[in-house]
Amino acid sequence: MRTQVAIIGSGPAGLLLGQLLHLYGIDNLILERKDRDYVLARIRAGVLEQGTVDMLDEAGVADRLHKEGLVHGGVELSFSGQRHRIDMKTATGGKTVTVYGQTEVTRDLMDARDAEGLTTIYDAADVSLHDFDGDRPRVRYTRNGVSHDITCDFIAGCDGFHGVSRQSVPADTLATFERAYPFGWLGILSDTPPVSPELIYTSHPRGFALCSMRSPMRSRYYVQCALDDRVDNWPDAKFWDELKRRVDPEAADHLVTGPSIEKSIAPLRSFVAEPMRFGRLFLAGDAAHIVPPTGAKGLNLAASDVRYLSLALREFYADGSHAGIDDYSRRALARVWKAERFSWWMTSMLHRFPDSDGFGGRIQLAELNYLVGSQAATTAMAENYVGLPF
Ligand code: FAS
Ligand code: PHB
Repeated sequence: MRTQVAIIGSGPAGLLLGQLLHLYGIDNLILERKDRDYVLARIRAGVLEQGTVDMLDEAGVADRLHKEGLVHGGVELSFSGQRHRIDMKTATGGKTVTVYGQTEVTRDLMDARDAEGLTTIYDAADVSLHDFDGDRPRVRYTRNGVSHDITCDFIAGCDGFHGVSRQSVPADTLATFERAYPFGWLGILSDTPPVSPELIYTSHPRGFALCSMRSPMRSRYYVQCALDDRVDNWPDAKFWDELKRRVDPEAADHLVTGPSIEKSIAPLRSFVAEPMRFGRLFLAGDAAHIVPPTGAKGLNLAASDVRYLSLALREFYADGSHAGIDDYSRRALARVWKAERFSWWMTSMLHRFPDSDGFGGRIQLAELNYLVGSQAATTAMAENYVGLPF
């Protein structure tokens, strides 16, 4: 089998790249190790930057997003029992974010790919990458016990943190940078009305909490939990009680509880692999970097990688220029590290660190009070949250 670009992974990065390449007339196929339903069942991100929305518009998959997505001009910070609204729209001259679940983004992209008759090979096992240091890279996989070879011009490793692509790169050509956090997030999805029209990030001595949503009748909540905690330690009643103890009194009074339809624990990590290009192999999205979800950057960084990579490949096929593909890693990493910084800063400010002494707690409180009391600090947070320019 032959294609121009072989994409590994059918998450948001792989699907968005495939859609844009198709629009640019570049032949591509996606290899996905799971099946479609498994990919769609993963509940993850919820907040889209304007730049990501614009890319989904360009990809022609934003109709439902514009119908069902919730446009937010602000976000609230809650600490010391009080809520403070960060007016991002005013601070950034009109920029907003859109609340629309990653699951829906993935579904829209999958539906568009099917409608265009583009190839996604699900249940692709034992994917391996070959000869990407030359100009005739190959990808091998097995399906139903039969081995298949794909020859291509380029390989896009969009297979997430645990994927095969980054692991196929010789270890001595890769530099990695990591910060593991001593806590995780326990997340719950419930068909209940959100406690507030905008997101509420809460810092509390018992730990961080986040009140988010997916629609006017579907809420997404998180509480910080111990790294070794387990979902079955958290019956719904215990989760709701803990959330009520952490959020401000007004939110606690208005919280509508109900049965969880999904409950999971995610570890928090900052991670970057450099560079993001190895000959004819390009890494994009979680395959190259991970951010703690506190800054709502993970999915949005995948989108910006895809923007740079899709434009670089369009340039290559349109006029044979290598400029874009040669500059991809530098350009993508410049934006990745700014998002890593912001996500680390939000995580450090809002979570309770088990080994923190009194000084650390006071510094966090000072950071929060300065943030809500200074227009300059508010603007700095707002411009990062809505998304820095590409
Ligand atoms: P993904 O991991 O989404 O997709 C990679 C795909 O590659 C998967 O479908 C996988 O099955 C496939 N794959 C893996 N190995 C393969 C192989 N060897 N062969 C073929 N296919 C292979 N971000 C936020 O902004 N907010 C959040 O709240 C948030 N919560 C998260 C919770 C969890 C548990 C996780 C893991 C991530 C969360 N993220 C969040 C980040 C998340 O949204 C990612 O940034 C986003 O999924 C990145 O998309 P991709 O790069 O496409 O990677
Ligand atoms: C979510 O709705 O899942 C969500 C929102 C904002 C975050 C993280 C997760 O920072």
